[in-house]
Amino acid sequence: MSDYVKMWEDLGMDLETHDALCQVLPTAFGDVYLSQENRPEGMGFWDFVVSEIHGIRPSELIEAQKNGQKVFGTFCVYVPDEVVIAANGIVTGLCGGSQFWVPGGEKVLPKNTCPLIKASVGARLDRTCPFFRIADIYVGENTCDGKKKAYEILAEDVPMHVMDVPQMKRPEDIERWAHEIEIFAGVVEEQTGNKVTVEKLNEAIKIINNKRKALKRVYDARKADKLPISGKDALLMMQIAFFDDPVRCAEMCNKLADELEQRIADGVSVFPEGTKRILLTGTPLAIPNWKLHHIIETSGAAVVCEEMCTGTRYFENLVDEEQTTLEGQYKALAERYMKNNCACFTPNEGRIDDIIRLAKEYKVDGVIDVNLKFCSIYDTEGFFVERALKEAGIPVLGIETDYTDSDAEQLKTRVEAFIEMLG
Ligand code: BJ8
Repeated sequence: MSDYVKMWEDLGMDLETHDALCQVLPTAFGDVYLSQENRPEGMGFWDFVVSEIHGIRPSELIEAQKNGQKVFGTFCVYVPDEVVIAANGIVTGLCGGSQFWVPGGEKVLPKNTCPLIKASVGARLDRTCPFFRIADIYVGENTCDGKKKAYEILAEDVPMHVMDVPQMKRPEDIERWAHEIEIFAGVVEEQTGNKVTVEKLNEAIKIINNKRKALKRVYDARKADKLPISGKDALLMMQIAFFDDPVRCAEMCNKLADELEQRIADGVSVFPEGTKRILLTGTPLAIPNWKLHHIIETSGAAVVCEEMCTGTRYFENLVDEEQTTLEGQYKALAERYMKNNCACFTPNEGRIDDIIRLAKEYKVDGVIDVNLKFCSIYDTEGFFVERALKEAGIPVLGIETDYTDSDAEQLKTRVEAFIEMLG
C-alpha cells in the first residue's frame, strides 16, 4: 500500500503509527483467510479490497470529493444511506474492529467502554485510519449510552449530526423516526448543496434495496446442506459492504451468489460432511474482527449465519419502492429501519423471534451468543436469547469477548467443548 503515502500525508495521518498497522494486517489476513482451502473464486475481489484497504477506496472517495461530492461517515445500521445517496452524497461505515485503535480510545473514554466505541474514537483521534480522516461529517445516533457520549467527544474534532433513534416501536415512535429522517434529509441537503427529490430518493431506495437483495442471495446460499462458502468469507463480504460503493457491492455479491448457486448445484462444499452448523448472534463484528469466526471454523464447525448488524440485520426487509411523495418515502424508510431489532429497543421480542426463525432457516446445530465486553444492552438481552433457545431445544453458548487475543485459547477450549457437545 506504499503508493498511498502521499495521500495519507495529505490527510494529516500519523504515518509512523499507521505503518505499524499496515504491517500486521496482511499477516493476520493471511493466517485467517488465505489459509482456507477451496474458497470461491469470487472472493478474489474482497481479498483485493483488503490488500488495499487503506488505499483504493479512500482514493476513490477523495476523487469524488474533488468532484464536489460529500462523504458521510456512519456507525449504525439505523442511519438511512438512501437519503445521503439521493443527494449525491457517499456513505462510509466507520466502526472500528481492531485492538490497534483501542488504546487511543482509552485516552479519552472510560476503560469499561465497549471496544467497538474505543476503537472508533481511537481511529479518529490517533489519525491512523484514512476513512475517519476523509469523512466530511459523521452521523451518530442515540442508541447505546457509550456511543452517544463518545459522539460528544468526537464532535469536538469533526462535524457531527446525531440522529435520535426511538427506543420503542409504537406507531408514534415510527412517526417520530420518519420525522427524524426528514430532519436528517435537511442536514444532508445543507452539506451537499443538493435537494432530496422524490425521483432521486426513489432511485436511491432501489440502489440500496438491490444491495440488500444481493447480500441476501449470498446468505441464502449458506442455507444449503453442503456449504459453498465459509462463514469467514461471508463475514468479510458483509464487513466491506459498509465501505464499498453500493452498486459495485451489489454487482460483486450477485457474481459471488451465482458462483455459490453453481457450487450448490455441483455439490461443492468447503467443509467436510457432518460439520456442525453455528448461528452467531449478538453485537456487530466490525472489520477486521474475525476472531470468533476463525476460532469456530478451526474447531470443527462452520458459521452459517450471523444475526448481527454485520449480518442479517443489515439486509433483511426492503424499503417500499412505490411511494410518490417525500412524506410517503420517509415513512416507508422509517418502517423498514424500525424492523431492525437492536438491543437498544425495549421490548425487543422481534430479535428473539428472528434468532429462532434464522436457526431453523439455516438448519443450525447450535447458537453462539457473542457479546462485546461492556456492552450491557446485548449482555442483558442475552438472558432472553438464551432462555428462548433453550425452550426451543436449540443448544446455546454465551460468550463475552473483546478485540484482544488474550482470551483466544480459553475461547477455543469453550467453543470446542460446545461443538463436541452438539454430538
Ligand atoms: S443497531 S448493534 S450498529 S447500535 S456493541 S457500540 S450497542 S456498547 S454497535 Fe450497534 Fe446500531 Fe445497535 Fe447495530 Fe453500543 Fe453495544 Fe458497543 Fe454497539
